[in-house]
Amino acid sequence: PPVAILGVPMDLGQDRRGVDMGPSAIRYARLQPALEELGYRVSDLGNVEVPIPEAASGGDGKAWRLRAVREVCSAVSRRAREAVARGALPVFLGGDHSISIGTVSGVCAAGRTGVLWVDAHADFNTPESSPSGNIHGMPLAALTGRGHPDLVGVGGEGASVRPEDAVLVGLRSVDREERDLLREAGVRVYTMKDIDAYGVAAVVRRALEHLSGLPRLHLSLDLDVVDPEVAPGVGTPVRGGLTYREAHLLMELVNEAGGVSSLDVVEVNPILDSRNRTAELAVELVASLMGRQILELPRRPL
Ligand code: DIR
Ligand code: MN
Ligand code: MN
Ligand code: MN
Repeated sequence: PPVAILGVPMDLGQDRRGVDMGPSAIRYARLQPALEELGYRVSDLGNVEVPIPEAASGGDGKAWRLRAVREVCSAVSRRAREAVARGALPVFLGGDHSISIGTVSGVCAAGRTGVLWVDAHADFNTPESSPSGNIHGMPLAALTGRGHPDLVGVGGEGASVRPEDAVLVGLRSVDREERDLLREAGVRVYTMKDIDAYGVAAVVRRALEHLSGLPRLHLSLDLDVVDPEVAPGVGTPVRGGLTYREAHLLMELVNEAGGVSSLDVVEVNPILDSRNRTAELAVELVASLMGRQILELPRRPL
């Protein structure tokens, strides 16, 4: 399919400045040429407008800047729905992870969607469980119907994703009450401990097997899943993440299993980065996901 790039320079879902420059940094790292080299037709749809934090309103200590996040996510959801209706494979560039409330709810309009959430964090807080009030810690909960109704309702009617259609990979930082919510919801979780014990290949195969009956697959890639020594340009780094090769292997195995129908690349923060290496890593990982091979010539996509 043709690829459509959409930037969402959102920094309202957390409180580190700079993640709004993620789309620029990833474009500067040559995302579009990397995809074209693999044989894709690529159109860059530009950015969705996001208010600056100084102008963003709504919310309280439980969910900061709620109204502004909701408005941006509604616009993103519409754009996502349009893109998949045209038959495109959308690649969404964040921005913090709150954008996925919009991206995922939008692509789900095209059919039941398995969600592979690759992240150091569970992003399964509600305003009540969240210790930070940062909405980027809430998107997976909202998408599965938990949390503030303004966030849950972004895509239209209630939850977009069934909890049993979501798999978390790379987890190593969960808040106390978030843990209980996650367990009750029945989302499948593969932590870093599972990856250490069984290897990333076994974990990814299991995860994909679980989602294999579904017509669509969305991968939500939070760059903080990668170890901060390899990916320092993220707002909430946690030690003990994926190595460079583990991250690539994950992507290569998803490609081998048939690839994705939509993708988020989020939480790249160029202000915290060192010479754009996290954005460059993001582009490399997208290329692996989309078919770049070490030996073979690129498998030409349909
Ligand atoms: C934390 C951090 N669990 C929170 N979440 C992050 O604020 O809810 N998600 N960083 O990516
Ligand atoms: Mn996240
Ligand atoms: Mn994270
Ligand atoms: Mn919805």
